[in-house]
Amino acid sequence: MPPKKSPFRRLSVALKFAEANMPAQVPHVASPSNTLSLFLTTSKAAFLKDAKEGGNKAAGWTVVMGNEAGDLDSIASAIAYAWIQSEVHKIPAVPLIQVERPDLALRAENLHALKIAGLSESNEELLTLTEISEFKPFPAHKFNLVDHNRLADAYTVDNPSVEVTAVIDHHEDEGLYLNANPRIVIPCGSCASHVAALCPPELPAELASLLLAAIIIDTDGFKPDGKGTQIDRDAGNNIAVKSTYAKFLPPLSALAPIDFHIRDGLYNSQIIMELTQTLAEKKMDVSHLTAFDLLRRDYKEYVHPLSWVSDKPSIKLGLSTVPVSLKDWATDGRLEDAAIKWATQRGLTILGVLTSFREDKSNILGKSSKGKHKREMAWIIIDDPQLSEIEGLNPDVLKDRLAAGLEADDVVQVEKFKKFTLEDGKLPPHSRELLYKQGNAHATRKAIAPLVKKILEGE
Ligand SMILES: [Mn+2]
Repeated sequence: MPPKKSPFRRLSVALKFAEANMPAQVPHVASPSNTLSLFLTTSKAAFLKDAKEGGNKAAGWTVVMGNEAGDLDSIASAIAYAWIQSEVHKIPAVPLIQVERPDLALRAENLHALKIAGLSESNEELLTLTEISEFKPFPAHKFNLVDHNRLADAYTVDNPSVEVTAVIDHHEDEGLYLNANPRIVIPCGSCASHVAALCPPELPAELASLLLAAIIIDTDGFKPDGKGTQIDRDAGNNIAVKSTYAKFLPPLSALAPIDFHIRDGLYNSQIIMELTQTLAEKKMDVSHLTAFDLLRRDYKEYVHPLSWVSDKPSIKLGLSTVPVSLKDWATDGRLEDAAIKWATQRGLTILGVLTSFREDKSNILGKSSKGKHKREMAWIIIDDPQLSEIEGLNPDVLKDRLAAGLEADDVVQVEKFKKFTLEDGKLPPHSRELLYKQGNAHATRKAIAPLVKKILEGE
């Protein structure tokens, strides 16, 4: 019998094979046996095997995670950095997608990008929360954080030797894990741009396409004066020519950001425009989702210690970003029902719902056009009998504190929402709500979360 070949040897053979075949690949259709898919399948299987065997078997693994909102940036950054750790630095690494497997379907744009990246229809190559739920405490100790810079509590519970060895992010820096290497926490449009800058000269074309798709979503396709920065444009130019879209791009010289007038070569290229539009359409089409789906789809959670209350209790706060205006999905008690269900499931004291949308306007000729970008906020403060027993803490106190802090902030510029109200008697008694329109539609959850932290935790 021939000696058994290790899966990693097979992987490196497959890598060489695929690299040799790359120019023949067409965008949109990558074979499921491509290198990225194989890397993911192999690392997931090997990690789960070690985790199942128990003991300290999984200690050699580094788990690379994006944030719990599970957007394309988080997924692409985690996959790409795990690939870099494994293939370039030879550190066994597995990307963990921080969503339950059935919830992958809530983001159609992610499914599209994963298809471009050559993953199978079922995305079985990915390691999600569903596959690791049986392991408690978490079987690995070493973490790399991408697209966030604070390790979630779930991974530190009964896991004393926990260690964050790399941080790559574009959110506000919480100043943790100062010995991590690399430790890159710099604002830009997409965390995927930071990860792209760390990629070696050669990488699977499907991986480059995945990073490119993430940067495109976060920067509106490299829109000048949009959310993208020079970091994103440089990363885009660098990664696009290595992607499955390379042969459809204008010549390299037109992409190089040497001259101001041609720095937007990527933005103006036909293939990038098409990909931008497809991803945006998929992202915006949430018509098939229920109110409960919308609250879960793009969701982050925070724990806030309340130092101003004598017992110093902590409360859990959730923030859902929803790409549809409240009047289009939250009326007739739908928001209240979904919010109470989700808050109960997650053990939340406060749920904030942040909408971001453009209103379709029809003009005199009946032609519809995209209106101004707007944002709204709905805050539900849950009546938790346990909390209300604490001296000086009840839904009214939290509501007043939150309202005062938000209304005083001159960046977000909230304005009381008069046209939208909740149904009488839909929320449990003593629960409270706050409804606002945002004067500043540029303030995203990236800005709201630190503001709310300051409001709730401050003296
Ligand atoms: Mn991000």
